[in-house]
Amino acid sequence: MPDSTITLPADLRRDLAVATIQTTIVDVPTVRRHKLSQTSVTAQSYVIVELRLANGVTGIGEAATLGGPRWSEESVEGIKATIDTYLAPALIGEHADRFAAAGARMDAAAKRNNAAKAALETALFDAVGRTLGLPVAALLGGVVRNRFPVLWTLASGDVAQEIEEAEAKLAARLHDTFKVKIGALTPQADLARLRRLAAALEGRANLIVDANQAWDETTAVRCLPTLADLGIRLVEQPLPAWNVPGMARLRARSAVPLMADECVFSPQEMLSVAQAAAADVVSLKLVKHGGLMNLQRVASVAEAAGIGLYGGCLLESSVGAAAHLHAFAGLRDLGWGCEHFGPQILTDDLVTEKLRFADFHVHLPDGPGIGVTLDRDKLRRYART
Ligand code: MUC
Ligand code: MG
Repeated sequence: MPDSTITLPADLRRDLAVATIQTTIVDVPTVRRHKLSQTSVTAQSYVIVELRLANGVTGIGEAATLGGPRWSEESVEGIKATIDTYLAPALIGEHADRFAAAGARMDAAAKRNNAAKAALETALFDAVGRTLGLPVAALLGGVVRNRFPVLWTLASGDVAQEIEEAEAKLAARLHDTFKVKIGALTPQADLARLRRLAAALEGRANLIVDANQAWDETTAVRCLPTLADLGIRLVEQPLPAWNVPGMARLRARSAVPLMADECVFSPQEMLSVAQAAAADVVSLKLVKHGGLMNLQRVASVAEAAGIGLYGGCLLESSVGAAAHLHAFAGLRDLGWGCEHFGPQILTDDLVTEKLRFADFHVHLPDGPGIGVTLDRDKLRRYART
C-alpha cells in the first residue's frame, strides 16, 4: 500500500499507529418509553470504542442500536463481537490517518456491520484530530455551519403526554419541530392522535411522521391525503425498506414529501432510490452508512440527484451525536435540519460536557477530534456487567 501523499515526519507517522482498541457495551436509561413500530425501549444500548494510538492519544466512537437487532440487523452484542474478533485486528498496527485504507480493510474483514465500522472510523478520526489539534469536521473538509436546527421525537403513543412534552420543549425553546412515531398503533388510531397533536400545536410547531416501514402501500395511499390535510411536512419510510418501487408510486401521488430512511444504507442504495425517484429527502446516519466518509458519499449521490438532506439519528449519546454533527457540518445544504436530540432523551450522558441545545438548535462542540470527552466514571456506571 503506498504511503499517504502528505509526507508526515517519521515520528508522527509512527505515533499514529493504532495500538489498542477496547469496546464496552453500555445501557443508559431513557426519560420515558420510546415506542417505534418495530420496537420499544426504556434504555439505549451502545458500544463505546476507545482506540489508543502509539502516541498515547485515545479516540472514541459509538455504535448505537435501538431495542436489539430490530431497527436494523445489528445488536450491541453482535457489534462488540464483530469489532473484537474481526475489525479491530484489521486496524491494529495500521496508521490511523489512512482513513480510506482503514475502510477498505474493514470491508475486507466483515461484510456490512455498518454501525460497528462507523464507531471504529469515528474513533480513528477522533484520535487523529486530537493528535493534530484539529476538529474532525476540518479533517472532513471544513465547517459550513456550526449549529443545526434540531427536532424532538414524540414516541410514547399517549397523545396527552405527547402534547405536554411538546409544550415543554416549545416553552424551553429547545424544539419547535416534532417527529411523531407512527405504526405501533392502528392507522386510524395514529391519524386520530395526529389530529389532536396538529390541533394542539397549530401555528407553533411543525410535524413530521416516521412509520418505520409499518404500512403497506394501500394503507399509505389511504392515509397520505389526511397527513397532507393536517399539514404534516414530511413522511419518513412509510413502506418496508425493500419496497422502493412502492415508495416511487406513493411519491408520484403524494402532496407530502417522502423521506428514505431504512431503504438507504449504502451509496448504491441511494443511487437506486434516486433512479427510481422514490424519495424527496434522505436521512443520513452513521449506523447505516458505515462511517463519516461513507455518509459524505451517500450525501453526494443524493445531492447529485436533487434529493434533500436530513441529519438522522438512532438516539445516540453525545459521543455519537457529536460525530454526526462533524459530518453534517461540512454538507453544503442540510435543508431539512437534524434530529440529534438523543442526549436529551437519556437520563444521563457519557461525556464530561454535554452538547449545547439552545434556540431550537444543537451546536457543534468546539475542540479537537469530535469535541466531546468520554466520562470514564459514567462509562463504568452504565457498562453492562
Ligand atoms: C428512525 O427510524 O428514524 C430516530 C429518531 C427516533 O425517534 O427514532 C430513530 C430511528
Ligand atoms: Mg426513521
